[in-house]
Amino acid sequence: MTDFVKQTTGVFPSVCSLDCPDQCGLLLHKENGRIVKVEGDPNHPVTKGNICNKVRHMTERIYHRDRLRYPLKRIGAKGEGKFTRISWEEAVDTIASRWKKQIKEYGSESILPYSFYGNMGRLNAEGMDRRFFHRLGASKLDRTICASAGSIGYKYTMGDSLGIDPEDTIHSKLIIFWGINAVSTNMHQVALAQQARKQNGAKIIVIDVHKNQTGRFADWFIPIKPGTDSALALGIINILFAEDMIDHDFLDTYTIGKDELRQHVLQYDAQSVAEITGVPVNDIYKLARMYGKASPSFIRIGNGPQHHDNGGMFVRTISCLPALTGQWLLKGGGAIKGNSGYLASDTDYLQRADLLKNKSTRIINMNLLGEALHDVTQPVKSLFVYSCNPAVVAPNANKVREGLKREDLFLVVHDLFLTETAKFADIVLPATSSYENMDFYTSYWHQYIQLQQSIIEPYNESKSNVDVFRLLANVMGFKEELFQESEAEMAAHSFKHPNNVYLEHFTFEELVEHHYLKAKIKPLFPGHLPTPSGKIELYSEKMQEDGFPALPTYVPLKDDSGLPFLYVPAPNHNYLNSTFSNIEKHQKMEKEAKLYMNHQDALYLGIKAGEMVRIWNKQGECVLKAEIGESVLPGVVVSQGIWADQEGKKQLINALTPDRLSDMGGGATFFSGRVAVQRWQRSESLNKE
Ligand SMILES: Nc1nc2c(c(=O)[nH]1)N[C@H]1C(S)=C(S)[C@@H](COP(=O)(O)OP(=O)(O)OC[C@H]3O[C@@H](n4cnc5c(=O)[nH]c(N)nc54)[C@H](O)[C@@H]3O)O[C@H]1N2
Ligand SMILES: Nc1nc2c(c(=O)[nH]1)N[C@H]1C(S)=C(S)[C@@H](COP(=O)(O)OP(=O)(O)OC[C@H]3O[C@@H](n4cnc5c(=O)[nH]c(N)nc54)[C@H](O)[C@@H]3O)O[C@H]1N2
Ligand code: SF4
Ligand SMILES: [Mo]
Repeated sequence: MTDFVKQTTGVFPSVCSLDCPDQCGLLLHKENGRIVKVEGDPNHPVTKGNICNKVRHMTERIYHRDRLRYPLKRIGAKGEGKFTRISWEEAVDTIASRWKKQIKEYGSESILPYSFYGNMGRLNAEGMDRRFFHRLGASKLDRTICASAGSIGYKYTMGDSLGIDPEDTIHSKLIIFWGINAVSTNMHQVALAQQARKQNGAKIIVIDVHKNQTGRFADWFIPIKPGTDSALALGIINILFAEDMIDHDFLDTYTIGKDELRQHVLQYDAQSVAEITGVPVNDIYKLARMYGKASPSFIRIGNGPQHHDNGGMFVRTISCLPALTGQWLLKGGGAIKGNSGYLASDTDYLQRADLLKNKSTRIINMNLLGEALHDVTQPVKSLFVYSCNPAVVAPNANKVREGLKREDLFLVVHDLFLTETAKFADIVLPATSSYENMDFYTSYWHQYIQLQQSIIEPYNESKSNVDVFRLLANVMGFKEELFQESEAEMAAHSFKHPNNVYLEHFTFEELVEHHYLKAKIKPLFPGHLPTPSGKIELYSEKMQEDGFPALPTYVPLKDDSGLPFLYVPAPNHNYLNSTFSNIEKHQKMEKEAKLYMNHQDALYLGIKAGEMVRIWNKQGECVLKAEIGESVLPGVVVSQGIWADQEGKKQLINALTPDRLSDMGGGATFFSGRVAVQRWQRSESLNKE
């Protein structure tokens, strides 16, 4: 492997490490050992040289004056943000001695790792860290904050995270972006849709609770009440059967449960569906007929509706649609919820779950962090946070912060910045950026596996996740050789799963040579799915065994507060979750946190455009700027962006989000919360709790 770090000037291949489906190919321009420009790699077959604004400005972030340079220990109160520099030796010795003592007193399960995909690299996101915490015997973390509800829902219907090849969607004639703000969150799917529109006259439909930039891009935007999408899909299925817009051969050959489904959907007549969803009867018919007649048609299933109480059932239901008209047999026909199944790597090898001796070790759902930190019966005494910023991104964030403040909690945070979470830490460790490490990346949308070699030296004293856990294994006295493995060895051994037929032909040497490889995808049909029946399960006995209705069903959202507005706090364009929210360049592009509301509601509440409004519920409050119009339905308020703490602002939106769990997979319910809204009186102090 050529050593790119040694070449101080030149252009080097790279991959975007952020938690974004597009996983763009990048070119890094380096001068005198420093990255001076980040651009898209024009040779990448899917992303083709186009990248988002966020990453085009990445040098602002990786060379930002606030970037952590060396380990720190806390000298002020928890949360105050006062730290002093220490050496790595002191940092890891402090951690090891605290943990050894704690394990003796409270057992190893009193330690909890807390991470997500701040860096999507397999080795850094779920490699050496997992080995370490398994060997340590720490509590396990159920990583449910993003897509777990929908993944389970999709699996009930389709068996695994297997959709179509997005590159084929240029052949689609009808494209539905269903609960996805793709212009911001999957820009290359938008580019492919645009190509289909130009080439085939494809029609683009967006179904969303908010007419944002993606809705404005659509040929037809369908506003819907939050959490009611399953009802709309079932209404469509009812019409497809009633008007015989059905591919009977496909259903007979590749699905089970057609007759049960046909009977079941009779209750979802257009009138009832219109009342539930807010979509007018005529539009329900129009949509059903467009979908029934267009071929090939493609549905991009988004993350939004998954973040509801009924999120699993949403995906379960929508993913039945393409079967009804036999779309899966056509190039460009079908759906994508996620495609990670094609690029499965050898997690047994990478993570070594066998190192965990106690097989009944407790598992803590990451969405319930606030609760876990308040548990007095089996307390979490130490938390190790990396690649994640729970003080901002986790639901019921005030409860999380109260927990992080606990004097008896030993908190270690490993990050590139002194995040809101890190401010509560006892020890802070500086992390490298992905350009400073070797790793491999597997997209959950396109079908390429990509290699990242180190391009620049680690920034000051920062270390990668892999290095940190190697170091901790050493100070904890873990002698196993697997803690000494190099990144190249780990990657070569684990970049493909032994049973992954889609990557079986490739060698690691080829990945090193080409930097990206495309999985050898065969169409799903004709074929056998990894469901119990081997077919698409319109009727699922497995679901019934698991306590769900066997057929796709609309289940209303919970309302445990009686407050007037459903609140949907989605991500925004120029941040990636909370990443970039602390960078001035990106803050300028986003301007300020807004609350989108319908003009009828604003009129009723006496709120004018541009005024500050207070939104609150029993968990907390925020003060945002009112944006009034038709972009949301009455009774719904929407904000965009997961905002950083800023002096004089009250914009911790996750203070307001519920920490109850969705129907499946222990998923988050960020978008099912309720709030009250009123004009904010300028005399009210912004800093009061
Ligand atoms: N620019 C940018 N890109 C990102 C991210 C980011 O923060 N910023 N985050 C990344 C991550 S981690 C993820 S998971 C993805 C998420 O990206 P998406 O899949 O786009 O998911 P969200 O943005 O959460 O929500 C998508 C849309 O769902 C809508 N929505 C909410 N509730 C409902 C509902 O009940 N029905 C319908 N039909 N629509 C609803 C919201 O208004 C929003 O427009 O994006 C990734 N890419
Ligand atoms: N209200 C609301 N809340 C949400 C969502 C929403 O739509 N609305 N979306 C949810 C979703 S889908 C997700 S995925 C989560 C995401 O939540 P997080 O996973 O917390 O994502 P980020 O906020 O981007 O924080 C990632 C952190 O990892 C750090 N990091 C990056 N690379 C590395 C590395 O190599 N090593 C280490 N140690 N650190 C690194 C970054 O500096 C950053 O601080 O947020 C969830 N929260
Ligand atoms: S954040 Fe997404 S769109 Fe932007 S460069 Fe990374 S992968 Fe591409
Ligand atoms: Mo996510």
